[in-house]
Amino acid sequence: VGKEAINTDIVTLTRFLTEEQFKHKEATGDFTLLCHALQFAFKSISYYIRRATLINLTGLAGASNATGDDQKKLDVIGNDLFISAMKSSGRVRVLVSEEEEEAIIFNEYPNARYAVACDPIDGSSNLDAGVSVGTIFAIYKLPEGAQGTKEDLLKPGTEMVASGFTMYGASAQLVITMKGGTVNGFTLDNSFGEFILTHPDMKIPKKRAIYSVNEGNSLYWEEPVKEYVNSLKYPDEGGKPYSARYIGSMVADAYRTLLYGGIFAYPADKKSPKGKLRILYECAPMAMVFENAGGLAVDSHMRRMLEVVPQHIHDRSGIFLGSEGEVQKVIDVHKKHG
Ligand code: AHM
Ligand code: MG
Repeated sequence: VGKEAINTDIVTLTRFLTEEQFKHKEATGDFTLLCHALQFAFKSISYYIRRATLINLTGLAGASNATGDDQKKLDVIGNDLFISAMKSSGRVRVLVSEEEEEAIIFNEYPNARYAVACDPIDGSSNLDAGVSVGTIFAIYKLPEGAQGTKEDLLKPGTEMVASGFTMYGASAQLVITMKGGTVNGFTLDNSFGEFILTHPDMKIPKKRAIYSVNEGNSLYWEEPVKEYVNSLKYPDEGGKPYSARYIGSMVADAYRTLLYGGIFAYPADKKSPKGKLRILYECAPMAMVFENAGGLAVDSHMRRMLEVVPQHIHDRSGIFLGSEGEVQKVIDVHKKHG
């Protein structure tokens, strides 16, 4: 093996964050420390997911969470790992988790300047089958004089300073983006115990004939959604129909869409008029990743997803995200229907 085959100048997440910090003269290092704590949460959640079947972590915990879903044992563990990582960073004042009805306020750190929203293990209905799941996160900076309450998170996604997700698949993939910045992807090298920059400056392909939606809900869809999906399946004379891909784990479906292009949708429908996915820790952070990668994300009213303001921390929304041209088609069909 020639020397040139081995990279001895590896960009780890730690190095990446340090270099980012140097770019911002005013940076205090608080954000970097918060990201280090996040990184540990991802590593530890990844570790337990991979060992789940061996150490009796499959199945239900016997409770349901804030939004009424049955909690899996791993949902509980993932949530606890995430909370304790955020708390011990000393940089987080307010934390909203899908698994917690109320926002958690870390009063032991009254001067912490960040608020975080997370879904510790998204797609957990897939866990026992060993299908990819993920952690989604959104980070907000508290304004000067903020009281440190859940209201600090009831803001449009445009206020986020960073967001992203980790997918626990064949390997753990971390995707992170900062406000107005690029999207960068890291792969967890288990032997190093480090996230390595493997996908710098990710850009979503302009188009790809793949759609990702739970078609079992089509009975309940509104007309524009039916028309749009039908147009993919029954193209005009000579056109090729799209491929369908649906894992049922938002992080995995979104990650594939980010890499390959196409569209992921979970529209609001007659059964769930407000949609299924949660604004704060599912829709908004994903929307920021997609926009910063050159894609688009809108809700079921065709509003820019990042401008939607939740009224409550667990509010839901319909969502369409993906390649610009594909989301634009959705917007056009909706416009036509008025
Ligand atoms: P969860 O947060 O309870 O895991 O639910 C969110 C998941 C998403 O990952 C996924 O996109 C969606 O629910 C799948 O829902 P459905 O099974 O209705 O298709
Ligand atoms: Mg979830």
